[in-house]
Amino acid sequence: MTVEALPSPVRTGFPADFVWGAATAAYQIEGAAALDGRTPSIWDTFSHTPGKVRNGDTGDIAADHYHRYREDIALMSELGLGAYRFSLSWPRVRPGGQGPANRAGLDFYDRLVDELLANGVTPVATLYHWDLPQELEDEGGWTDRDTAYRFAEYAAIAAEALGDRVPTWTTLNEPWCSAFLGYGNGVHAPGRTDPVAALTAHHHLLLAHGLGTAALRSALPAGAQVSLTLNLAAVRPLSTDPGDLDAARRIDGLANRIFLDPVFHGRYPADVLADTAQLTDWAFVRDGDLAEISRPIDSLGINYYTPTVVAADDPAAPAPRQDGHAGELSPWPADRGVRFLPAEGSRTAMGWPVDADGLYELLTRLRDDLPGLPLLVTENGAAYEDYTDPSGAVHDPERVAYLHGHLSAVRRAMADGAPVRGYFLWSLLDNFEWAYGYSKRFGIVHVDFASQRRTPKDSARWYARVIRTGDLPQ
Ligand code: IFM
Repeated sequence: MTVEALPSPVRTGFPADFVWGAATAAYQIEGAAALDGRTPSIWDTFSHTPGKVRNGDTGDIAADHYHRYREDIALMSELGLGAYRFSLSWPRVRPGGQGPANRAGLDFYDRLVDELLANGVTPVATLYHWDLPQELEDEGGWTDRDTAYRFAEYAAIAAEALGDRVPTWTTLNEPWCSAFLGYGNGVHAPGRTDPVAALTAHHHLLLAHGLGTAALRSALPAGAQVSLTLNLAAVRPLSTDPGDLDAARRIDGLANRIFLDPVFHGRYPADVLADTAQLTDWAFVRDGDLAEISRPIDSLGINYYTPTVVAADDPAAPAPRQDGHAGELSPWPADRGVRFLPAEGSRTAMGWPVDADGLYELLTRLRDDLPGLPLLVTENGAAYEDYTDPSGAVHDPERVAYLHGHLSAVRRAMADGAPVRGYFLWSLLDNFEWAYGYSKRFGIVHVDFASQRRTPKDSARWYARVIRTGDLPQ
């Protein structure tokens, strides 16, 4: 056989314009909690409340990114990252949540964005990654409709300050967690445990998304992209029994369609309204809200970690909660009749089963449900028990395998027509993992929180190679 006659290799690579990124969030890495005019957020209050966060950890110092952002951006540049997804701290930009903007707070993001651009890394800003100013929570937080209007004002301030240099904006990160973990089962700030408050908060978060989208559009230059990031669930029924299928329908409603229907179709799903009718009549939804919420956006961000397997509940033998969220109470309003089961497969340090097919399922479902809408994987990654060995290296083969599997799933979904434009690995740095404090390490860069020393793990080198070649090593 001559060389010319050899079949061309199967193309496994990603397109040349695929966006390779990494993600972080303000409270998880910045520290500098009381510096330069920043006031407390609900996570400052929550983490300083005994018993709420493992080991009493707080984000007071975190990875000290506020002071070390240059070093961190140098790491991004070494990795070859094309984009960096970060969030702005609302109480740093607008202390107390209302009133004048804080110039010193905005200056930090100015410096950050300029340094990113100087290093060839495109900034991708998220406005809300869970750090609501405490004063707004004192007035009702996300159960108070006014919070949505305060959010839109904050969005305008941020866009006016940074919009000339930040091309992509995300309104909210994982509003499911803000509503259902924050107000439903209370494992996240502000720690409230009331299913009606959770549903009310859910609606006001979506209203904030809609009002925020309008505010961003008026302040940003033409061509800027506005997005929303959801932690949608890849819901699987345990079997095809009608009870299991109905359990899957209910959780699909409360995890997915409760967001996708209002944002993309301007309505709440009838079955979700019916499933929750014993809790609320949804009178908090006012005329005009759904039109506001369904303003067009330019892309959808998806955060994916593990699938959600459900079955019909057997009330006589209640199973332990296995939905991947810590806490005694269910975060799901009206989930009676639903049992959560672990998916098959190995587990990460979070106890979350590793199952890359779930990501493929989600991306291809969105391909079908929202034809033509560009998709971004805005978070994906894994926590493992990482440590620095005596030579100073951090070997994390499980994370490399996790990333390889999930990027293969992304590539497969793209080959099958899912319009995925980029991938943001969670996370660049080890950080404050909410109620787990510093006990869980998601970074591809190890952080020794005592010395703040950064050590790229093997996975960082592996990801740099993927970015450089645009392909996954076989
Ligand atoms: O660390 C979080 C992040 O803040 C939101 N998405 C899930 C990650 C891992 O739990």
